[in-house]
Amino acid sequence: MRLTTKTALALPGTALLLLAGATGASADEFDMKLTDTMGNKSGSSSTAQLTVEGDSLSIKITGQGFTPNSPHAQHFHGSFSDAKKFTCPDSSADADGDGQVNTEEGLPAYGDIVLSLTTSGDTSPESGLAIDRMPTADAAGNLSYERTIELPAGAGAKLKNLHVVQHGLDANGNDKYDLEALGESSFAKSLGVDGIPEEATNPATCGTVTGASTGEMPQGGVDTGDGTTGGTEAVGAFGLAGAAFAAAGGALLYRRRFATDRA
Ligand SMILES: [Cu+2]
Repeated sequence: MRLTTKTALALPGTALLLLAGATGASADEFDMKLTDTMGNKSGSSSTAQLTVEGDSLSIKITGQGFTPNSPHAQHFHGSFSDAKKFTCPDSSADADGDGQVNTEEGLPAYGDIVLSLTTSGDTSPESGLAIDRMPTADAAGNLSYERTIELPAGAGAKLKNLHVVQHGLDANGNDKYDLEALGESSFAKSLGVDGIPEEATNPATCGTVTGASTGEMPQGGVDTGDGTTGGTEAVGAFGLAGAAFAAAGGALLYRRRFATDRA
C-alpha cells in the first residue's frame, strides 16, 4: 500500500514526531587542534574537524611535519565508560627524564585507546597498531585522513570527553623511523615484539575535543550509571587483550617496513 499524503496527515501527531526524531538527529561539530603537548619535539601538528550525528562520527584530519613516507597510528584515547578525566600529557609525564614522553608514560594521562582511526576496516582498540591501515604521511610529511565511522551505541555523546593522539616522530631528523634515534620501543617490547624503533610509537600530537582537559563532567547516561550502558562497556572490556594481540601484528609490520628501508 502506498502512503498517500492523505494517510500521512491522518497519522496521530505523536507518530509524526517519532518519525521526525528517528530521521532528524542534529549534528554536533567540533574543531580540534592537535599539537605536541608532550614536548617530544615532533615538529608535527594537525587540525581535525568532527561531525557527530547520533552515533555516527565523520572525522577529517589534516596535518604537517610528520615523518615522511611513514605510517602514523592515531586513536581516540580516554574512556567511554569511566568518569576519570583523561587529557593530553605535558612534558611532566616524562617519568624517566629522557626528553620524550613515550607511549607508556603518556597512558596514565591520556588513557587507553577507545577508537582506532584506521583508513579502512575495524576501528576498535584491537586495531590500535594496525599500521597497514593507518594513514601514511607523504614525502613532504603531510598527512590527511577522512572517514565516517559508526560508533558503538551511545558512544556519540561521549566523544566530547575524549582526545586524539597521533603517533610516530622523527627525533633525529633523518626522515625515517630508526633505532639509532631513541632505541627500541619499550611499548612494543612489552607486548612481546622486539626491534621496533621507539620513534615509531612515541606520541607526536595530542588534542582534546572539548571538556576533556577542563574537568567537565562526562555527559549522559553511561558514566552516571542510569543503566543505558549498552555496548559501550564492551569496547573497553575487550580492548586490552585484543590490543596486545593486534599490536604484535602491527609491530611486525613496522619491523618488516623497517627492514625494507634498510635494505
Ligand atoms: Cu594512541
